[in-house]
Amino acid sequence: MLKKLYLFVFIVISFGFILIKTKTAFETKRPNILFLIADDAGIDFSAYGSSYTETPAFDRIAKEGILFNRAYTPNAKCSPSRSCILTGRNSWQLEAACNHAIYFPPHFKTFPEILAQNGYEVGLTGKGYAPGKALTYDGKPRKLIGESYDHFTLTPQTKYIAKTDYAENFKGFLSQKKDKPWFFWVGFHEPHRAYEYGSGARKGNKKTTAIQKVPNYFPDTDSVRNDFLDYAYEIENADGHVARILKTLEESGQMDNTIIVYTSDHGMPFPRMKGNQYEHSNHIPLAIMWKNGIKTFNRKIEDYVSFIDLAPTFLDAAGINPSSSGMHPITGQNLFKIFNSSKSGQVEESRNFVLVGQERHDFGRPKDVGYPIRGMHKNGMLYLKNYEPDRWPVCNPETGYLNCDGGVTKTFILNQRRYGIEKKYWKLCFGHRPMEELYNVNNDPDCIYNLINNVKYTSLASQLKKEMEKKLKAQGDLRMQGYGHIYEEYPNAEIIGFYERFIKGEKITTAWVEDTDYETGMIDDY
Ligand SMILES: [Ca+2]
Repeated sequence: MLKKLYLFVFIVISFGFILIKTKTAFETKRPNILFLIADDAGIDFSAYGSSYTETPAFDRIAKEGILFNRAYTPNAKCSPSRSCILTGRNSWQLEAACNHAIYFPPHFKTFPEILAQNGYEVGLTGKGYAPGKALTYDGKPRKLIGESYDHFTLTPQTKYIAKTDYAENFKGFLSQKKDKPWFFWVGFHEPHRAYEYGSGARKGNKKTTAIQKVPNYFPDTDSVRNDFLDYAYEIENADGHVARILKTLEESGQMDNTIIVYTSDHGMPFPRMKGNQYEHSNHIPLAIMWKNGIKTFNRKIEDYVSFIDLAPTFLDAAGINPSSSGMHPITGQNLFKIFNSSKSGQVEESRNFVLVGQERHDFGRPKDVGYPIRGMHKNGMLYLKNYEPDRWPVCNPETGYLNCDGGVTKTFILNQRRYGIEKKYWKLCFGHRPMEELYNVNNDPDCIYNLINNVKYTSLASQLKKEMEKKLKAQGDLRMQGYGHIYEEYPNAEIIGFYERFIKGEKITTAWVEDTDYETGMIDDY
């Protein structure tokens, strides 16, 4: 009898021990997530074949993980792009967060907030959600991505590279955290403008001849090429931090159980790129490495993936059911089929499209209106619809085309028109656009040859338009229901009524463009 009792007690204790062990094992299995995001970097990384940018850390992540050849942001501007990452929803599903410098609606929860509520340690260094502002219901500052770790600084290589020592701040975060799994966001301020002119050549030892070709919508000049090199030098600076971050992670013994995502919020801060919805605007670099989760590595994937696919991927990896997480329904789909596959190329047949679009980015039009666009990439084609083609696409000339950051290339193109030298580049970058555009992105990634009036493409264009509108309607896009004006009415969180105030003579500075960007003469847009 006593023996049986001992046996019973032994079994109970053992079973309890197994339960505890299992729980601990589950805890250690939940992966950490390291999210590395450049600010305004196109796909100019050596893993993608860039001839003038060396990015060994990005390339390592791609080689020991997956390189995505068709990754897109739904909206090519800082705040709306980051809103899509944080919520897993497209920007037309995010009310005010569709726009650039607005107040992030308090009722949209972000995936880092949900991770924190579910036992993750969450933090960031550098740029998080910006320049939009986030407040709680009662008007207090809201941390969409946890606590900031910006204590450590350094002396940067140029006067425009941030002083933030991203890599050291990550080390600081890692040394403080307890036994919990963690999420850490490294938001580089690079390669956002401004640049130190000539730094790419002078400090990065780069040659203008290394650039195989500048896009067809830019004049091919020495100053434009130098602008590219200065941008590339800033990307390399960020990549140097990533190399240090990977070393810290490796030394901590946590490399294998960490999902590492390295990307950028949208394309280059040059005319016709950032702030538009062309191929070079939305196509972003994306490499993902996860030793414990991606068994077949060094793969190149052709599936179309979107930023909205990241939030569900992270939540699922953390064992959190997105639909009961407290977030608004997520539109994106997790990337696990791609992670678990051993295939390169196309893995999921259904991933053959992405949707893109915008409403208001930077201000600079009468009545603070935007330039609404919707578009769809599918099977190598890009269909775009511009809903207000009478408006200036990059904002009004007399207020400096404010939706295009100032810089050497912009100044050069504006001067070419002003001095009667050449108008075609100005027309492509700043001039009015037709209501519909269609491009063969495989043959024409610069999106120069609009095929919309080519009879061979009439049926394809109408199919794409129909399919795009059907998908947008299903996603609750207000513009598809005749309420597009609502997106224009969300107040700006920076300056309201800039255009009218400037025209009346008020002195308001806009730090992101040059004083010479403001046009003073009449513009003949024909
Ligand atoms: Ca940006």
